[in-house]
Amino acid sequence: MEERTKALLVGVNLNNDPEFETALKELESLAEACDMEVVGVETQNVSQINTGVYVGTGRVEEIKAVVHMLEADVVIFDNTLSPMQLRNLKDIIERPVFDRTHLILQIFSSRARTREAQIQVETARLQYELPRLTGMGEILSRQGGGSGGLSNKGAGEKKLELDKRKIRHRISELKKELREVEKNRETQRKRRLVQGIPQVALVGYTNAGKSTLLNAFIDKYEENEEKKEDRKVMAKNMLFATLDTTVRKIHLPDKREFLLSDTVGFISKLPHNLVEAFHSTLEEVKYANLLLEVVDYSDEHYMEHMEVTRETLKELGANEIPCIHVFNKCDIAKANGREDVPAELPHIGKDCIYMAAGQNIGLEELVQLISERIYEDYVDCTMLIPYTEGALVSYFNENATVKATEYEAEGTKITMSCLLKDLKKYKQYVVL
Ligand SMILES: Nc1nc2c(ncn2[C@@H]2O[C@H](COP(=O)(O)OP(=O)(O)OP(=O)(O)O)[C@@H](O)[C@H]2O)c(=O)[nH]1
Ligand SMILES: [Mg+2]
Repeated sequence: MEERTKALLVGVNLNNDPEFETALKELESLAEACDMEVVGVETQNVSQINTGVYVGTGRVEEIKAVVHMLEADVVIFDNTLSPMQLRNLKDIIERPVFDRTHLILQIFSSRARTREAQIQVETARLQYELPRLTGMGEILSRQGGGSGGLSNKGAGEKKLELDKRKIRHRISELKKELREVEKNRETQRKRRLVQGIPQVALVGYTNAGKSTLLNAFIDKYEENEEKKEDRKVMAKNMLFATLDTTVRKIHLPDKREFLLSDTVGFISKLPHNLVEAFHSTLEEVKYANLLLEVVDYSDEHYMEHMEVTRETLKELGANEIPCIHVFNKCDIAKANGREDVPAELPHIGKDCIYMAAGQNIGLEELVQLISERIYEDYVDCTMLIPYTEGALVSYFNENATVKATEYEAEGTKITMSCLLKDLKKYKQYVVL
């Protein structure tokens, strides 16, 4: 087996942050997801960040000694380091120094499979690297002022500028390519919309059980035994197992169907570049009729995870979409003796369900909840819309399932399944 990179983690606790320990544990999982072996964890409490080396200068020397003792290959800080801090730390410790953002980007890079995910990750990575780019220019400019420094400085800075320009050019190329891919996705989405199938999106913190839930649905409702395994997605006990969006049609026994999408999970302090870059993958979420927020209820920090999810959804502009909270992994929470787990599983509450997707507990009940939400609003009707109201016909073509269109003397007659609220709003056009 190939030897794994040995990592020393460093956590700096600024002003007794109550989330400190949790964040550090998560950093450990991130390092493991990056295929690294964590050989040690160093922590320090500080009340002020050192602009030069983040921790105090004396502390950096100590870290250097620990690195040598544990034979660590890399050092990873939990916090976001400035370009200057990164460079200074690297110079003193004499090992590659990374921060949390770098680690997340690394995981995303190695997992991106589709072209879309690859473009998004590369864009985020370049955006992260751009200000951290240190060419000869900076080294020389630090020496600037001395004799002859001036002309060298000019050459070095030129090279750095050139590199930066190249990166900016690459970013704009990637963005262009992404727009093409997005167009494709948009077409697919429009097609689905025209088909009028309700769209449900799985969202939530990474490792909550979103993919497991999608697979459980496929297991239960996919009739074609041969296709079953192909239609499943990867579900694994690791952070960011899923990076791409997968959409599956779920056929219910009553012949109704809906689309279920599984996508990348969220994490606290998800680098802003990534959220921005992943907008296209997360588009499915924005256009969903209903969100299923999967929560790992066995994790004692589930409330913080929900807060992160709430914030990320807001950032995406998806915070107004109706949502069912799926409190998952209740089997583990129960086994751990947690008192806030309902005695009987599954348990249905207001807009929520306590279940265990991994144990097949609560699937039917969840489907029931989903059905109540997504099908309640649609009604079959026929309207005769005057030709002067052409925009309304287009509206229904986009937002309803139009089954037949006829052009009569008085206007366009459409037979469709539309939203109840639209039926009420345009009731003057309804024909029997
Ligand atoms: N015991 C138990 N384990 C579960 C349950 N649901 C999911 N798991 C396990 O939790 C781990 C993570 O599940 P995933 O479905 O990959 O989680 P995810 O939300 O898709 O995670 P990312 O794709 O990484 O964001 C897997 O090892 C699952 O087997 C459950 O109800 N009970
Ligand atoms: Mg997943």
